[in-house]
Amino acid sequence: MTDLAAVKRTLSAQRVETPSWAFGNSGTRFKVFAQPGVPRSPQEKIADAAVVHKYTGVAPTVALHIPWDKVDDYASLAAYASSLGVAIGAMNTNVFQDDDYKLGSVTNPDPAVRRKATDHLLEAIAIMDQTGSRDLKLWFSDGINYPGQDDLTNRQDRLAEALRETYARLGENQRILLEYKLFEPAFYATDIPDWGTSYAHCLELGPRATVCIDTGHHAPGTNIEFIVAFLLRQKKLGAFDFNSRFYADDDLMAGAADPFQLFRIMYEIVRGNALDPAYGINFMLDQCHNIEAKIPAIIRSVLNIQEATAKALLVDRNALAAAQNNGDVLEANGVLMDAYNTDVRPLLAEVRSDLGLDPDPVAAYKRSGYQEKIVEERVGGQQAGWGA
Ligand code: LRH
Ligand code: MN
Repeated sequence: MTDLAAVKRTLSAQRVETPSWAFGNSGTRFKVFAQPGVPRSPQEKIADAAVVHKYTGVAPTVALHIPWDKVDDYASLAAYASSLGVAIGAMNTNVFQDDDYKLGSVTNPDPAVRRKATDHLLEAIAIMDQTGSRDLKLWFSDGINYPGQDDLTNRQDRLAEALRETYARLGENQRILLEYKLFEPAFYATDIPDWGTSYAHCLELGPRATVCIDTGHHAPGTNIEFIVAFLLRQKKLGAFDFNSRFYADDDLMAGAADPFQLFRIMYEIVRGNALDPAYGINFMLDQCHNIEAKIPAIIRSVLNIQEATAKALLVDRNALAAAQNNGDVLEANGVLMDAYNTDVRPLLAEVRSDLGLDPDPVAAYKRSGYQEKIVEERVGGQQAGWGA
């Protein structure tokens, strides 16, 4: 019999990290639709992240992206975040928007460009020293568009060299999250295209290099929960960039396109006893709200992760193990589906009430008037965006 009290304790201790850039304007190559009330500064992004935490109770950290969140004094930015009840989480580097990086950043044939890119990675660690962040999240858009454009092996050697120098600079409580992506912006070969490539580089680097799984970065049909199970077993899973997609890197709300996949992923996390913040996996969102209001979309995304997690925690593990060991295919699948088909919203409403929160965060946010307030106040100035 599932211990519901234990399930509720686990859910109230769950942690999801929000991405500062999801509060800013974003779009596609066709159009970026600006929205009223969008932040104009890292401080306003952090204020919006604090509102997500206020209504969900489980999002106390916000990831930054450099230079999109560049400030003069990162220690006071961290103090500002703390004054709002949140903390600065992962530090994201950006070696994908500078003209010099057209043919690559740390893999570029030009050593001067590689030096520039590596210096940016080291700069991000210096910022982490000021914000108290643990995670350096590295994603490289590096790749080539045509066969023969560059040497695949030389590019791996250059990448490994930059990663080694970056790893050596890490402080004792800091680590690397190495993100992979199948394609885009490169359309023939990406230098870190899949989990295996990231995993191999992390093994080469050492214990404080782990893999970051962005759920939108796989070929259609990829069994992501298998990757989760495998990396957990290897103790090399460091983080998620949760979002969802119907086709490519759509960056839609987590769980919106495929809630069943999110459930299967969270089941492997629960099965691996890896949900507890002490285990060290950073459950982050990485999304773009191109047409929908951003703060309620992020609140909804946190709720989707909570619902997938609650269902995963309700799996009758003993019955599942018995059916699996008896080779009872239908029974085993049935046990998992029973949990998935359970409406966990009442349970989560109780968890929120126990935390002193409104059981319906989206409705509570709408009633708060915060959206109207920021639309009224945030007039003028430069709205935040990707600046691509
Ligand atoms: C790349 C990516 C990466 C971030 C960016 C905002 O597609 O997933 O994690 O740097 O989105
Ligand atoms: Mn990502």
